[in-house]
Amino acid sequence: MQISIVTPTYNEAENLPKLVSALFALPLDLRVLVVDDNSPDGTGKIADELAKTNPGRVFVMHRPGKLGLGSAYLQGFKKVLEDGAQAVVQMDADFSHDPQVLLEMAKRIETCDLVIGSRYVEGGSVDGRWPLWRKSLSAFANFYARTLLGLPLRDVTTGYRLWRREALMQMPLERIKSGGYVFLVEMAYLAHCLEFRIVETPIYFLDRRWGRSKMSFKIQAEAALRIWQVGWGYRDLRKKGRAGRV
Ligand SMILES: Nc1nc2c(ncn2[C@@H]2O[C@H](COP(=O)(O)OP(=O)(O)OP(=O)(O)O)[C@@H](O)[C@H]2O)c(=O)[nH]1
Ligand SMILES: [Mg+2]
Repeated sequence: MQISIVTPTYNEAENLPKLVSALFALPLDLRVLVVDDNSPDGTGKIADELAKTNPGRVFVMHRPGKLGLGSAYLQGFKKVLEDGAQAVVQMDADFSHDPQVLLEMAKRIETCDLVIGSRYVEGGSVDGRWPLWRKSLSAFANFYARTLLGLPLRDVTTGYRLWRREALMQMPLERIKSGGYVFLVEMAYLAHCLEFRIVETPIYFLDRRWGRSKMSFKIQAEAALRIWQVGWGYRDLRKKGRAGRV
C-alpha cells in the first residue's frame, strides 16, 4: 500500500530532517509531502533539499505565509490524492507523533477507513512533563467535543491519523471550515456522520522538543464555541449517514 504522509510545518527546521529519516527507516512504502507556510526559520528550504536528495519520495508545497493547519491539510490531501496515494497520514512534524506507530496504524487501516492515534484509549497517554493545566485542558476539550457531538471516540483532537484513500475521496472536504484544533474535530465528526469505520490505536503523545507552544485560553474558548457550529452545520449529513458520501 502506498502511504503518503502530509505534514504541515511552521518553524520545524530542527525536526523535519530527523522526521524524514525516521519515516524512511520504516519498512513501509512511504512518501512525504511537507506543506510549509514560509517558515521564518527556513524550514521550506530544508524541505526543498530533502526533496532533492529523496526524489519521488519527498515533496514540498510552499505557501506564502501562515495560513493555518486546516487549509494546509486540505491542500495537502488534494495533492497526494491526485498523485495516487492509497492511504494518507496526518502527522505533526515536531515528533509529538512517534513514527514507529505507523506500523500498527498501517496494519489496522486494512480493515477500516480511518485509524486515529489516540492518547485517551487504554495504553495511550500524554507527555508526563505536561503541566496539570495542560493535561486537564486537553482531557476536558475531548470530553466536551465528543459529548456535544455524540462522537463514539476517545480522542477527537489528536492530529495523528491514517485515512484510507476512498474515505477522503468520499468526504465533502470543501465543507470543512474550521482551522486549528476544531479542524481535527470537524474531520472526525464528518467521518462519523458518513458512517466510516473508525478505530483508535494508543499513542504516547510527546511534547515538542524545540520551539514554543502556542496553546492559549483564547484558542480554547473559540474552539469551544466552534464545536456547536460543527454539530449544527452537519445536521443534514448526520441524518443521511452513508448516503451523504460523495
Ligand atoms: N503549514 C502550517 N503548519 C502549521 C501551522 N501551525 C502549525 N503547524 C504545524 O502543524 C503541526 C502541529 O502544530 P503544533 O504547533 O506542534 O501544535 P501543538 O502540538 O498543538 O502545539 P505545540 O505545543 O506548539 O507543539 C506542526 O508540525 C507545526 O509545525 C500553520 O499555520 N501552517
Ligand atoms: Mg506540537
